[in-house]
Amino acid sequence: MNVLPLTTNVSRLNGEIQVPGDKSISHRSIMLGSIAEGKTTVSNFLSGADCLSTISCFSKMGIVIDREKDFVTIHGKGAYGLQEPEQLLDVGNSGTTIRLMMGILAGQSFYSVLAGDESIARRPMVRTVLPLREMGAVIDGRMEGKRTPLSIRGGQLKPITYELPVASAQVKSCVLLAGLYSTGTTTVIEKEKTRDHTERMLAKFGVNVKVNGLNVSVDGGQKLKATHIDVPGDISSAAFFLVAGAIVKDSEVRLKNVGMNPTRSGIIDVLKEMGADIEIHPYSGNVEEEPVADLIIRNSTLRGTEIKGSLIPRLIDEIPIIALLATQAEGKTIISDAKELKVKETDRILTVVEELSKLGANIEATEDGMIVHGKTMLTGGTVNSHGDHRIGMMLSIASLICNSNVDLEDSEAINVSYPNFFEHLQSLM
Ligand code: SPQ
Repeated sequence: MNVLPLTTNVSRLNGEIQVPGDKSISHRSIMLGSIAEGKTTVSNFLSGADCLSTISCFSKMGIVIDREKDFVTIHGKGAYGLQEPEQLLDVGNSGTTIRLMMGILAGQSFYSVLAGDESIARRPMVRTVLPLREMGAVIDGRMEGKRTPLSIRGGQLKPITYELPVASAQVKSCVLLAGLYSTGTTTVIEKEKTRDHTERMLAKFGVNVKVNGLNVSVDGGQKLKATHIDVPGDISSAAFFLVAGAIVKDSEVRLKNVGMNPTRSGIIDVLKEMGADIEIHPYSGNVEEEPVADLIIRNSTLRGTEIKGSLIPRLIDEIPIIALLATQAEGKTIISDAKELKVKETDRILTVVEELSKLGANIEATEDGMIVHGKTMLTGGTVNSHGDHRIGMMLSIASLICNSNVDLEDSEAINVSYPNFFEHLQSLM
């Protein structure tokens, strides 16, 4: 296992970063581009390991996808143009790839087998298997289809109205994509509003998507028309540098072109609530489908807060870095209603508490979240990403304020969503 000595005791951070393209949007651009008719182009595509897994899966189904750095051209073949893959579809570490792709595969009459790495093998798949079976797809897998590997034979599907048992954009998106292959109107009813990139992007491809509060519907049989997607910077990647700017003394960090979709921007609300010095400069005009802004953050005094309820899906992937932020805030920060953290790349309640505790944080796990008691001086030690990109990046930001050596085990996990993370971090020092 590779062990990376991290930079500690940093005096200040200063500079400007263009964070890489949004992971959720990059995945969707490949999937929708593949089932659209004609040539879709994508700029600012995230060339992280997860999105490359999505490209590889669709290539195995006969879609020609050319990539020149972060510019991608997808030669879409229409809703029924995918070919039966000769090999297993390997999704690597990516939950989004497997769960959204299942929705598309459920509508194909061919046979396919999906699997990923050890983390994917532990993550629950029954949440997408159940609605797709209800629509008529034949799906089997380990533990009666609860875990990978999964096999799918799809075909013409029945429309359903599906009430989501958990707040999950992946399940919502899977059912909506399958709905395109159904014989009527498919409706998803959400518990809490989750990221709506699929809805926005389907509309960009010319699909009529009806959104009415927490209900989202699509009619089957609609054709997708090729388009151009300009991917905004990923707010989940920006979050690491927002927190770095907030907690490293005397810092000023400027982040360009950050996606500010309201279903993703909960971290901004939390930073403001905790007293962070943050400026938001929205772009006017050019990105009509996904709002974008430039952000500036400076170091300031922070106070604890409470994070729960409908705010949770708006910042679910930012909770590891928010936990670090909370260690530097005066008073208690309570995070609840976040059980979903247990089924991410790792159990992020456990891994956040375990790893931050090694650095001297005063943090405790609860049934559905965590409690952080601030403010604590962080020390040093050997920490581990557990193969989870967001844990690896959070620990790398934590080390900046540690007063003795920090070594990060399994740092390469970061390539999943932010291959040039350390280069960007270095540029601010
Ligand atoms: O793709 P994956 O592995 O599930 O990635 C994560 C992440 O931290 O990058 C979750 F671990 O993001 C998910 C996110 O948590 C991406 C996503 C999407 O693009 O639709 C939705 C969220 O997951 P869910 O399960 O709440 O739908």
